[in-house]
Amino acid sequence: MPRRIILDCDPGHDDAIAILLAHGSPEVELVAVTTVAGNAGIENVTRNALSVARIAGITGVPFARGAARPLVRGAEYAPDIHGDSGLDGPVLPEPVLEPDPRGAVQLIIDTVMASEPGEITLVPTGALTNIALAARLEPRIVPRVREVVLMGGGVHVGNWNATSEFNIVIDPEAAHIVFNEPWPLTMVGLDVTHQALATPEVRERIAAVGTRPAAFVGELLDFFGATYLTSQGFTSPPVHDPVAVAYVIDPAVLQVVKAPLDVELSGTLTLGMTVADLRRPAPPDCTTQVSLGLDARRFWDLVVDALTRIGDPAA
Ligand code: PIR
Ligand code: CA
Repeated sequence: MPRRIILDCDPGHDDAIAILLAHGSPEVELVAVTTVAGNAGIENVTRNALSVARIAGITGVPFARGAARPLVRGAEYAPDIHGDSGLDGPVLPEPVLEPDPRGAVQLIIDTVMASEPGEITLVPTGALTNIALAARLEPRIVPRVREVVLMGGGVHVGNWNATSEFNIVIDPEAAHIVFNEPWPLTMVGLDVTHQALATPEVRERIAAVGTRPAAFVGELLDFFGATYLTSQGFTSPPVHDPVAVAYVIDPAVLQVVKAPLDVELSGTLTLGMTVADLRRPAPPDCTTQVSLGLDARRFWDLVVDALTRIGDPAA
């Protein structure tokens, strides 16, 4: 039985690759894609998600537009990394799917409530606004969700300020809600995603797939690589979001440890920091775990295999 996932994202170059990885992997079934403001505004990231659906040949999966801004704070975008559109670089095809009229939060609730307990895994790869709203609006989803596997945070590193990662720091109140609900939660943070580097060898393997979706990934990485070099000094860009999907496909890609996790809401230097209590042993009732190591070879194999399976969908 494939693991049924809802991907809640803000495409975003790495979010786009996460969509492709999920779609091309038989171990997971994409049951919905929901969007949230983050890398760019909600209209842009929703349109981007729908364009990626067309490139990937995704049909029959609902896509829905979510929160337009964080719960408490003003919107913050990442144009230095993702461009003004959120997905600058490749020419994007006109979407063919229409967004689901229910919107992201209701679609998440409906999907979880209509499924068996323990069936749906939530994979957020943007700010946690939609997930927090869904948990507040329909708390019965919390014990029903199998687990939350999110890209965000970092134990030893930040990217938006010295201590904090973008997805968490732009909506720390939402992250606080999600981290403190009693569902099993795995944090896939910068500690591991900064090891998921699209090196020249990786790019070579992707190019060798030889399909239109693989060429699209190449174009995404051209842009993402250039901005990551100028704005953050990475010679190869870290491809964050697919790592969360990869963990659902094959948990052996990550080394994880149980640890209580929380999100700083009142720090003067540390707003949005994810704090992991790594003292041993972890409390027996601990429901959260944190990733500390990545098998990069295994991860990229999954991405290349997914692209190979996707092939060249009919335009
Ligand atoms: C990546 C992101 C935002 C800002 C920077 N500098 C880099 C996006 C990615 O889409 C990923 O989900 C997460 N936020 C990494 O911080
Ligand atoms: Ca993202």
